[in-house]
Amino acid sequence: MAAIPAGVIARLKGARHVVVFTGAGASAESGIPTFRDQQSGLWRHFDVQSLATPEAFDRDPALVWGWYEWRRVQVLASEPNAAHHAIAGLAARVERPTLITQNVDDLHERAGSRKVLHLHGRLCAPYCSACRSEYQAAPQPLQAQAGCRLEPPRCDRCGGRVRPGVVWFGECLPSGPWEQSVEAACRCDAFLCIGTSSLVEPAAGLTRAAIAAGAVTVQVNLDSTCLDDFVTLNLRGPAATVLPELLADVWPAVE
Ligand code: BV8
Ligand code: ZN
Repeated sequence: MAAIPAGVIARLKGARHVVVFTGAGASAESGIPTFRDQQSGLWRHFDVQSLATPEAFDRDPALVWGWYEWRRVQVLASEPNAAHHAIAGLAARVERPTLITQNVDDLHERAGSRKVLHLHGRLCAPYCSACRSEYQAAPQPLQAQAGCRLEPPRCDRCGGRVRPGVVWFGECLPSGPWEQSVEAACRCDAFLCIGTSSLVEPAAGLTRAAIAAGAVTVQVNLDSTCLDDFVTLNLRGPAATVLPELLADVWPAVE
């Protein structure tokens, strides 16, 4: 990792409220595909309009449910990586950490992070598309494959179709997590933006809000993004290597 300027280290160390904001790149080294990467991104191989919109589910529920089951099975077979563990470890070392994720996996929780603000929902929390009640029957892991069609289960209460527990394009973000995230971004002293292309709104606006609020902002990414010129520091490299080093440098573990 490139040397971090002493001034940035000092500002990070002095921060009372630290926000960590993660995207698909944080889970990439756990084997979960990102969305927009040239080679392996999901949207390079699948059509977003046919899979990640409410209209797609209305049109072809089995196609959409099968695709999300395939992704859920991928997550079940994966493990948190060093980036997830480093973030979870931060809770014991900084005063007020807030963890916000766009990821629909549960790898932050499995690494030990307790409170995670999920802006785009969770693959493991399907609910009824008619009455919105949670789908209680724990779905069993199965051998779903890319492109397989699976009929979604029916709601125990009203018989409506159960849908994946994610936020699709054109849908509003869950109000509680979103409001808490905006509040945290606007009030934090340090904001770490990890493995996101910052192309999806309104989530990407959180980093801009932190910049506008005068927080020290650090972006960890393999590649350049539209925010490179605006953040305080860009650390180029894989999150599972760069983030543990950064956090250990700034907030060493208490023996
Ligand atoms: C909404 C869940 C109100 C489902 C997802 C303003 C301007 C333009 C458009 C809009 C706008 N406001 C709203 C929109 C429309 C739209 C939008 O943003 N469109 C964009 C893309 C043009 N937004 C919405 O529709 C949102 N809702 O606005 O509601 C509303 C309602 C009705 C009518 C009007 C308004 C809802 C958006 C939620 C969409 N749901 N997914 C699912 O998972 O299938 S989005 C999807 O993108 C994922 O959830 C993901 O979390 C999110 C963000 O992507 P990233 O995490 O950044 O992933 P990406 O692949 O892009 O980037 C990975 C990065 O990691 C790369 O930079 C790469 O270099 C880096 N990387 C890779 N490996 C590593 C790494 N970095 C470090 N280490 C590594 N190892
Ligand atoms: Zn129902």
